[in-house]
Amino acid sequence: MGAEPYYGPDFGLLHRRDPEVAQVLLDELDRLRGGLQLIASENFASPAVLAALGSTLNNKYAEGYPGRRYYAGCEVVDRAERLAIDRARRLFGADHVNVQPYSGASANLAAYAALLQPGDTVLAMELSHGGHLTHGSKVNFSGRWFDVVAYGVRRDTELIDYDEVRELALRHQPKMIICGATAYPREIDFAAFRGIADEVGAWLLADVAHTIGLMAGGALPSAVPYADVVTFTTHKALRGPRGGGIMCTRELAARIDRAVFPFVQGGPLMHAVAAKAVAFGEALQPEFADYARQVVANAQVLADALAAEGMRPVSGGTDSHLALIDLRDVGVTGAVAEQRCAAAGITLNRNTIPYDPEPPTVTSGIRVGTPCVTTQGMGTEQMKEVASMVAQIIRNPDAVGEIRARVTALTEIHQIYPSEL
Ligand code: DSN
Repeated sequence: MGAEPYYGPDFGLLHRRDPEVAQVLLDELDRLRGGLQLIASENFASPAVLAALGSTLNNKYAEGYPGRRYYAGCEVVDRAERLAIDRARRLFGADHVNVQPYSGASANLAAYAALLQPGDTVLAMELSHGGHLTHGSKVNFSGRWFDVVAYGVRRDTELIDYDEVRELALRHQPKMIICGATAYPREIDFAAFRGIADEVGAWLLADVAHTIGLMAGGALPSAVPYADVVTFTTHKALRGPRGGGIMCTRELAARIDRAVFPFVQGGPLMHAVAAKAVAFGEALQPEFADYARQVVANAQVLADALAAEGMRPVSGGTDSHLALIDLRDVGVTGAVAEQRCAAAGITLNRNTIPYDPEPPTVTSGIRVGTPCVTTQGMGTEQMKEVASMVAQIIRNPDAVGEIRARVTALTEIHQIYPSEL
């Protein structure tokens, strides 16, 4: 509480001790408050989450797990980890949760390590169709150390082709199948993936880094009943600290824990673990379900309104927090659209669309997401205004002054990290 905006724990002290770094924090806060954040993988963590992140739990080495650490003095941080685990288990109904992964990529590395040997075959979604670097990209450990076969979306529907997934699984007999994506707007049929995995005797890994918050709020079906292992991040729609996590069946618990530590990681970041506990606690509140539903409703209206502006949503729309927009009819590349929007204070990212003729540095599309604007309290009416601004600035860069003013007007009403917390 107080008249000052929330800058983080004891900002005044930082400002006195290190004004240069303090200025970076202030400038970033200004950027966040003065613009529209439409990056689908970002969100605004609550002041309580940020307070846990800025705590003395940062200091403690705690290699191992609660009750069985390799350092003395862990009895207090053990409580933070137990709270995080218990809350996540309640939230998702999972048998076992590991809250130590530093990121979604670390969680995926640990999942590979727990289930596979180098050289094993994996079936995963093509990066340019919406997958992730850790699902088999040649520039990532996954593509370098594993034999990754890719499935994609159909050209006509732009939906995952489950017949193709099954055919590829039967032909290549993967040891693991990965479902989950970073730029696929539609619901994923986890039961279909489970059926295919069972048919070929493969592990099923659901990487729900993007959609975990929607699952927590009941706005999308959960992957937990279907997948052997579920990897996730805590900073996207879930609105927690930057970090990752893994859920798995009871049978795989020891393998997953050993893969996270000591195989892939060293000491857990106990301040981040405490902040994860705070975020899971927030997601257990009934308001979080309202938030998750609003995120999806906002994304649907945003996609429809962009479509009405002549900007085609890939697959015709969205079931989730994001829309992928094909700009070819507008004659503007994703890279140019990203720059034009940024100049007007709208932050979004260029993104390949399925079968994109442009390289990833250019792209034919943009990805827009609603977790941030929904946290700011915007609803479907505001999404129409957002779509109008995005469409206008992409078509006409000369409108930058007008759009900046409209962005400011909207963000002044829907302030993030306001003075009164
Ligand atoms: N970089 C994240 C995203 O933006 O989707 C995925 O790791």
